[in-house]
Amino acid sequence: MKPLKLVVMIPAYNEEETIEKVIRSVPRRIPRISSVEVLVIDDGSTDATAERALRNRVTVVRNTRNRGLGATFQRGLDAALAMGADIIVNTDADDQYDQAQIPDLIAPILDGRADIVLGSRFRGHIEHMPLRKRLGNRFATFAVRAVSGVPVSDAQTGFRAFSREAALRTQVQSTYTYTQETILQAAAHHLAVTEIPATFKKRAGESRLISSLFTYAKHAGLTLLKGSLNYRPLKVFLFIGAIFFLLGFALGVRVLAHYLATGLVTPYLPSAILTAILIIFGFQIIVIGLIAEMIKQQRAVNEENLYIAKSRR
Ligand SMILES: Nc1nc2c(ncn2[C@@H]2O[C@H](COP(=O)(O)OP(=O)(O)OP(=O)(O)O)[C@@H](O)[C@H]2O)c(=O)[nH]1
Ligand SMILES: [Mg+2]
Repeated sequence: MKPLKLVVMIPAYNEEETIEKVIRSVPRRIPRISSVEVLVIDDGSTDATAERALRNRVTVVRNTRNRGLGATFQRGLDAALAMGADIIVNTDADDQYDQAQIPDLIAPILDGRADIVLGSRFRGHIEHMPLRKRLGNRFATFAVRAVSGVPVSDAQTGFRAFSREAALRTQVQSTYTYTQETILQAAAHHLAVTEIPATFKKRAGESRLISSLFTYAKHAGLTLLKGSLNYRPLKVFLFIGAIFFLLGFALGVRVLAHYLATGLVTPYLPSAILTAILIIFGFQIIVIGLIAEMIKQQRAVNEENLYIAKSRR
């Protein structure tokens, strides 16, 4: 059997208090895995995160300035692939996940049952999560499910595993976060996504990512909107266009009936004008959908090229 390499990547931004504990708790011997390496991606921390990480047996990649978790995650995936990873696990630097669960997390990939495994906190055990975050996570997960069709129970978890194939197919564009976008891309590429229950511990210190729930919702909403437009443009535009079209049609029936009966449009002139505007508008939106669909095809070709280029590296 081919020896398999696992890279556990840890994006970190000002996590000097916990980074070493996380690194040390990563199991270094895992059945069916021949080598385990730890990769810390330091996102321009202004504290001693990188220095402390380097006191351990790890590879450290550093951003010269803070670039955001989405950008840092993508850099981590690329670095892990370059290290020859067959499986990549992402875990947070704030010691909220239990690294002892890594063998369970990668099992579905080793068994050939999944390309991506999410450690679901809502199926597992949550030691502490404030109510507004709990609701926010529930709502964002519902939205990701609706847009992607993937039946996830925790779309925002940072405890996840990727097969090499899934990592090669993933290209995160949002700089802010990777959590929702990776699931949308997995759905678009027909990757198999599964979940295992995960334990979520209480965070020591403040969240580095979520300054306000509003900012987070704004980013997540934008990601979902872009995802819908990127991967299912015709469906979205057809839906919007059809609304205008049908409104125009409904309004036009009366005008047409009157015209057929009397040969006159004049009593219904405002309705006639509005009908024309609505139908033209709806039609234009549908045409925009067709153009967007062609751009989507182009995107698919680009993604395939990127995949081939990355596979060859
Ligand atoms: N690279 C990078 N990582 C970040 C940034 N902000 C947060 N992180 C890391 O991303 C992980 C998740 O961030 P957290 O602040 O714990 O966010 P969270 O877990 O969603 O929220 P909490 O429940 O409050 O902890 C941690 O490992 C952080 O160090 C950032 O700007 N850049
Ligand atoms: Mg956290």
